Amino acid sequence: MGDFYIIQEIVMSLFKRIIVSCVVLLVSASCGAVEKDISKVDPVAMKRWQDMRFGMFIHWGPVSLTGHEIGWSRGNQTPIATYDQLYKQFNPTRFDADQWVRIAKETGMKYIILTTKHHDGFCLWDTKQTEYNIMNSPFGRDVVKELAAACKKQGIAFGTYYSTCDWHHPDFPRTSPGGQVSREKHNLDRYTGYLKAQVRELLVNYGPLITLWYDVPQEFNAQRGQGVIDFTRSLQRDIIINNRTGARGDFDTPEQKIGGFNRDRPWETCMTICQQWAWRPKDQMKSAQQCIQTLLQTAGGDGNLLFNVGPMPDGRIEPRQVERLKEMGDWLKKYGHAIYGTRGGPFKPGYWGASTCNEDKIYLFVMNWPKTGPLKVPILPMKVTKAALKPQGDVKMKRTEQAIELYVPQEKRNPIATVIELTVAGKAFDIPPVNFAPERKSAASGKQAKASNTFGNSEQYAPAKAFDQDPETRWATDAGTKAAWLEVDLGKEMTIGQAMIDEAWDRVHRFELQYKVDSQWKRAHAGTTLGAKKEFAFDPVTARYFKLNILEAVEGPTIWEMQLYEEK
Ligand code: H79
Repeated sequence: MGDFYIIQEIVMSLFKRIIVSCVVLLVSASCGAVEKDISKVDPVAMKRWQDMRFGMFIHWGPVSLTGHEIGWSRGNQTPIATYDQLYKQFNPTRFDADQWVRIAKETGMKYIILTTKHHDGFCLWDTKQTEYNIMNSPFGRDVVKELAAACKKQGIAFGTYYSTCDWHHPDFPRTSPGGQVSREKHNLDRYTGYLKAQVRELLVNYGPLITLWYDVPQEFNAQRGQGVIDFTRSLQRDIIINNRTGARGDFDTPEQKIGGFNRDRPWETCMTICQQWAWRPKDQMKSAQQCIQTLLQTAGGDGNLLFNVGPMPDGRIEPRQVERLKEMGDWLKKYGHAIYGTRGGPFKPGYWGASTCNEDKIYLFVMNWPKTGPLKVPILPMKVTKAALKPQGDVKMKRTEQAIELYVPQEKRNPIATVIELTVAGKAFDIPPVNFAPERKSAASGKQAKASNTFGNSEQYAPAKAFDQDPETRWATDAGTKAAWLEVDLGKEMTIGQAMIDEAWDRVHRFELQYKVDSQWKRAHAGTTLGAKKEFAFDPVTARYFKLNILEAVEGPTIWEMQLYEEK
């Protein structure tokens, strides 16, 4: 009897030990004990960054003295020799890093990324690798150091933009204008050594950094790019690195446009509050509606937004931009819970609006209501138990066979976005993404196109690129173009009543959508600005030829996609 108990006890204690060690193993594995392979991002760091959702991009340097674009104006608007001497006059005496950080925080931004070196090669920190840096300007203060310290003090994450290409460095194979000119003598390996030495300075002296934001790899291939990524991560294991070293990196970076819905790969849209990355006097600024809706559409697609300001040559962020940012901040003070720490979906973003989710909540951001009747939300494979407007109260909800109908009276709607909170009987993120409106096929998709003008007569920017359903390609016009048209032949007569035009850079100020009857162009719709994914409806017209007639643009207009929808 006694022996039996002793044996049983030994067996039991062994068993317990095995169980305990299994649990310990499991827990340490699932806590994501730091990934060993440095080519891979730390998942905990990635999640932390995604939860932040909203950051500030800052493009700054001596170029702000000219009001032209950083990097690109070297050898274009400004002769190279003049550009390279600008730093000798750069003295931004009103620069106050604490003030920049306060503005970012007031805007609801959770991280700041500064251009430490753009394509023009000028360095905003006390680098030992080149004399071409801020310490040799009349200002003589280390901007990166001051901003990193202010971020740390005020509790906001800090990261660095560092241009992969460098049109100033003698070893880089290309130079200005626009990196289109080859250097006879160059040494890419030696340049890569320079890049790494500088990245080491940034990480060691100003880290830890939230991200390293590389840009325009040009001559860097995937192998060289991966070398840069691995080097960066060997210095700081939990850093997040974008996709512009030549290798794939940790996240995608749609530029000047909102990325498509994607829960499988992290992404961050970078976009300017005005037209330029660098400061330009009286630059055209986005409306509060555009700014806030951009953030909502981005979060709704499961991405981050890196929203750019270009401080002035005296060091201040322009007051009207600060005002605009404050409007975003005020909105986020009310509705931040529907943005931070959420995931995009399950309703995919579109003309109607966007949605995010967290635990048992879905947040609908309704931007365009149906012309008549309630909002009809597609049925979900999970029960919706409640719909509410915060703080006004419950929303009338009616279930039909096809949809959940939501009734919000006109006076309770918000022109920027009406936020409706749905409660579901489960984890909202488990609901597979659904299209809100049925996906509409453009009648103009793949059709013959022509235009008044094509950038450099280049096939890359041909008129057909606006009708190829590829959001990564665009029709572009020559620099300096102030009016242009883009025509499509539908092949046969069709009745069209709605259109979507996705413009880059917000350059169009007045346009008409026209259609041809009896060799006469008539107007179907007239508008002022276009911008990202503009959708509009008009009295349906029947024609074979349609034309976007751009009557006024501040610079050469460029169109990612133009879609025409048939009336059914
Ligand atoms: O730093 C910003 C841009 O300078 C840089 N990436 C962001 C974050 C960038 N590098 N390449 N590109 C953007 C794509 C090229 C855009 C161009 Fe242009 C369109 C070059 C010339 C016409 C932008 C707009 C620069 C001048 C006008």
